[in-house]
This record gives sequence, C-alpha cells and structure tokens, in this order.
Amino acid sequence: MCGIIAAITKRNITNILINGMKKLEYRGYDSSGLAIIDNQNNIIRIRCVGKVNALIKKINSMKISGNIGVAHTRWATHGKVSTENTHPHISSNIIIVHNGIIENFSILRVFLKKQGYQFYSDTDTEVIAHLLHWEQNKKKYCLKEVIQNSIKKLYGNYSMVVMDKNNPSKLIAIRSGSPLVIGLGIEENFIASDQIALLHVTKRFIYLEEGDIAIIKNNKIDIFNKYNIKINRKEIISTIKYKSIKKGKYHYYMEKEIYEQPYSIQNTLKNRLKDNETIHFDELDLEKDNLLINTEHIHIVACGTSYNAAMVAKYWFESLANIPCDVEIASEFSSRKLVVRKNSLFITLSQSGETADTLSALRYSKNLNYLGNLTICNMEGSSLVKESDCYILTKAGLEIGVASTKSFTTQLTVLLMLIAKIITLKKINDNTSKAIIKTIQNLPQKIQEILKQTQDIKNIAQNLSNKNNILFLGRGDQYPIAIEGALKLKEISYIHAEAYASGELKHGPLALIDENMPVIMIAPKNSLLLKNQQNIKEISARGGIVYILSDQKFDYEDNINIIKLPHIEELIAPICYVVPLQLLAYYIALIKGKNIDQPRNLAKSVTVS
Ligand code: HGA
Repeated sequence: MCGIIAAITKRNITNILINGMKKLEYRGYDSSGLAIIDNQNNIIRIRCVGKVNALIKKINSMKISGNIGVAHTRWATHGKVSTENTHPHISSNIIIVHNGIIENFSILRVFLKKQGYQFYSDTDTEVIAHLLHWEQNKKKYCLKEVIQNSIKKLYGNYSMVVMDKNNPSKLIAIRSGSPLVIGLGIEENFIASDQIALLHVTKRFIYLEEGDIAIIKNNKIDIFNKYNIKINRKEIISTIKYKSIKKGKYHYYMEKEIYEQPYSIQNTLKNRLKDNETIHFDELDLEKDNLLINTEHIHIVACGTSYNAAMVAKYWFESLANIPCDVEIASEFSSRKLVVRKNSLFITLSQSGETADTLSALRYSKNLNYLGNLTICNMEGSSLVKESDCYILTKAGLEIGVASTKSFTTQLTVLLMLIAKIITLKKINDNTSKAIIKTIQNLPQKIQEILKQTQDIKNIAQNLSNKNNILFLGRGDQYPIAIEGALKLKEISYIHAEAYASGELKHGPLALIDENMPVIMIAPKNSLLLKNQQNIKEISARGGIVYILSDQKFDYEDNINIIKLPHIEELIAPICYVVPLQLLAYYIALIKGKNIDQPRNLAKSVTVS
C-alpha cells in the first residue's frame, strides 16, 4: 500500500527520502514521487510511474537540495497509475502526501471546482490539498487549525503529511486510518508509514495513535490527540535488526522467508511450552484465561492468507477441542447483519495488524454480543493489537515479501498452541493437549527436512511454468492448504489457479480436466487417503496429469507424478504441506521471470478497505 516518508533536517534530505522510499518498496506500489522546498523556497516536485529507481534517475539528473520534504510510494485507489495522479499533490503553497481513501471526494471536488480550483489529477488526495488551501485562505488560521477544520469535512481514511511553502519550518502529520511513525533525530526529525523506512537514520520512534495530529520541527515535536489535547506519546527504541531487512544470500525476500520458517516457528514456540505440559503466552494474563474458559464458540475473521490459516483452525477447533468454530472473510463480516452465538470469542488474524478490513471487522464486532476478542498478529504495537481485548504475537520476524509465507505457518503454530491451551483450561482432554505440545515441537525439524529436498519441486515447476491453469485439491484440514497453494501461485506467477475440496471434483471441476489442466493433489497418509486415491484415479482416467504431494507410495502410471515428503504427524501435516506449495509457486514465478517480492497490483499490508 502507499508509503509515506517525510523529513525536516539541517542537511540535504534528498538521500534520506530516496533511501526511505527504497525501503518502502516492499509494501507494493505503482508510482513514486517527492517534493522538496529548496533553499530558495521553491517547491521542487519530481514524480514517476514505475519503480523508485526510475525516480532516482530523474532526481540524479537534477541536483536538488533542501531541508524539508515529503515523499510517497503510491498504490492507486482513485485515478489510474499516471504521473499526474502520483503524489505529492499541490495546491498553491500546500503540499501533501496521503495514505487512504476519501469517500466523499466527488462532492468535495464539485464544491472546490465551484470555488475556482483547477484539478490536475483524478485522485481523492488532490481534493484534500485544495480543501486545505481553501480553508487556509478563508481565515488566516495556523496550519494545524486549517487541517483540523478541513478534516471535519472528510469521510474516509486520511493518514497524511502536509507541508506549507509559506512556512517551511514544520511538517504536520495526521494519523487517521493507517499508521504513521515519527523518527527522532538530533536537530532533525522524520515521519514515515513504518519504521523500516527510517532505520537508516534513527532507531528512536514515536507511534502516532488514531486521531493524533503532530507538528514536527527539526528540534521539537508537539502531538495533539483527537480531542486536541497536547499529549506525550511514549518513545520506543526499535529492536528491528537492519540485517533482517537484507536479502542476504537469497534472490528474493520470499525465498528467504520460506527458508526461514524452521527458525520463525522455533521463535514462535520459544518460552511458551512449559514443562512439555502446558502452553503459556506471556501476553495473556489470568483474566484472559477466564475469557478462554468461558468460550463456547469461536468466530475467526481474516483476509487472504490469514483467512486460509483460520480455515485450517476451524477443523482443529472442532476436531481437537470440540468447540464450534466459524470463519469469515473480514470484508463480508462487516457488511452484513449477523447472529452472534452464545459465549462466542471473536478472533482476528493478520500479519501486519493494520489490515483495514480486519480492523473494521473488529470495530464492528465491538457493537455485537461477543464474549470478548483476541487478535493473533505479527506486529506488536499495531492497531489490531492496541484495539483488541487481548493478543498473541506470532513472532515470525519481519516479513517483507508480499506473498505471505512464514506468517502463515507461524499463525497456524499459534492457533494449535491456543487450542492446546483452551483444552487444558477447559479440562477437555489432557491427552490431546499433551499430544499437541509434543508434536508441535517436531515442526522446525520436519520443515527443515522438506526444505532440503527441493529438486523434485524445481523439476515440477519447470513442467508447470508454461501452463495457463492449475487445479489444487485437498481434503479435510488439507483443503485450506490447497486454497493457500493456489493463492500463492496466483499472487506471484499470475497463473490462474483454483482450489477445490477433493470431494467436490465430481460436482463440477472434473469437466475442466484434460492434458492442459494439471492437478496438484495433497494426499498425505491419513484416514482420507483412500478417498483421495479414488479422486486421483478419476482424474487419470480422463487424461489429466496429477502431481501428488504425499508421504505414501502410489501405483505407477504415466500421468501420475509424486512429490515424496517425509512422514509427518497428522496434527502438524497442514503446516508442513504448505511449504512445498510455497516453493512450487516461488520456482514457477522465478522461471517466468516475475518480480516475486512485488507482484503486480498487490500490496503488503492492505491498509485501505
Ligand atoms: N487514494 C489515494 C491513496 C491511495 C492509498 O492510500 N493506497 O494505499 C490515491 O489513490 O492516490
């Protein structure tokens, strides 16, 4: 999604902005731009469609220098990808970069046109720029008051940074909808959408809260909350290691993150398995234990890959803990009238903790009759963590690849631990929770074994890379894994992939089977194996080509290929079987020469709904 970076310093800020934009690239974007007020008080704006490198080329040919500026990587929501629509947007002396959506932008646009403003872009953001200018000229307010008055007229999300050519001694930042973090320097200060963009200049940060407005000068920062009360927000020292945002020996972050999974899962488990008997989350106190004891139904809401993890958890909650569980896509949840089950715990799952749809769902759930809410999230300090009754961190480490991998497997690890904890607290079945605790510790080693035998997967990637359509099949708790495998492939290779529950084959998708529609079948040794074998025969009898992921032997047939996996305990099999599918998507995209870490049209944390 859009990335914001801005700075006010005593040195030339061009490189600070450029380096920050490079760090923000991972979020996904389609164009980028910056504006600097130079030492002669001119606004220098440079914008470019495509990668930040193209912008840098333009900048390098110009020699610009200034001490205050704003920059932006844009992921278009309103108006096509074009230079005119790229931020920063300017209205006379007002310069702005914005993350979010202004829902009532067309009414405001008509109004501002009537006031004589000329629009150069189709964006909702330009409306804010003109509105600020109009408000400023109406009465000679200070810029903070101008902004406070203007945002009363805006519906939607508008985290933004504003700069005024007539007063180039300060930046003003407003957080409403998506995160903004202030970076503290010596005689210089910064603001960005996330810490990563600023780690090259500082380790000291202040996170703005929803509704905050901050006035940032090079030697002073004033923050006002949504009630316009001056407030001190806590300074934190970043623990993110610079090394973790480097690719090291890997070609892509996604590759690095796939191979990191044994270590991320180790980290997720660390200090949480007490004496091999119980699960302990530091984040949950006794009061939260009571919440879990009283839970009789689980409602999980999430998007994308997190939704697929939730789907696996549904099978687990019902089969292992005997607790009914429903799973719903966040954007659907918030837009319907629903009936809340008795003593239902509302759970959200999100890597970033900023996913706008999931956040809206949490806020919507608070007006309903849930027992309480819990978020499972990778980012401490994120909005979901702050706004939920309680949270559990996945501790996957920083995930930069847009296609989520280690977040998925650590989410599943946490969910399995949570189930074991609930089973113990509710005294459901001691043996089941002990079995979970024992088996879950094998995860890092099992995944390591899978990661050592990638040759088969590379060969199959070669066979599949020229296909236009691929079908994924799975049964039981492996059905959501088939969905996740198909999603990974779509995201980074742009091959059309669909996933079905294997039992659904005869009810429609069998019609698609021919030599051009390969099928990936997840068929580990479990009670469903015979049914899966039957499906494989049905596909093969119709000339379909099947690639089977399994720890079992299958009868040799021309059009059947096996990706042999080590034996894996059924309980943790979904977490392990997704790994070869991540690798398959990765190698196919690599062969096709795609930009794996920044797939077209996609963004890392989806902060607009
Ligand atoms: N609506 C603005 C900003 C989009 C955004 O925040 N994306 O993440 C635009 O379309 O330029």
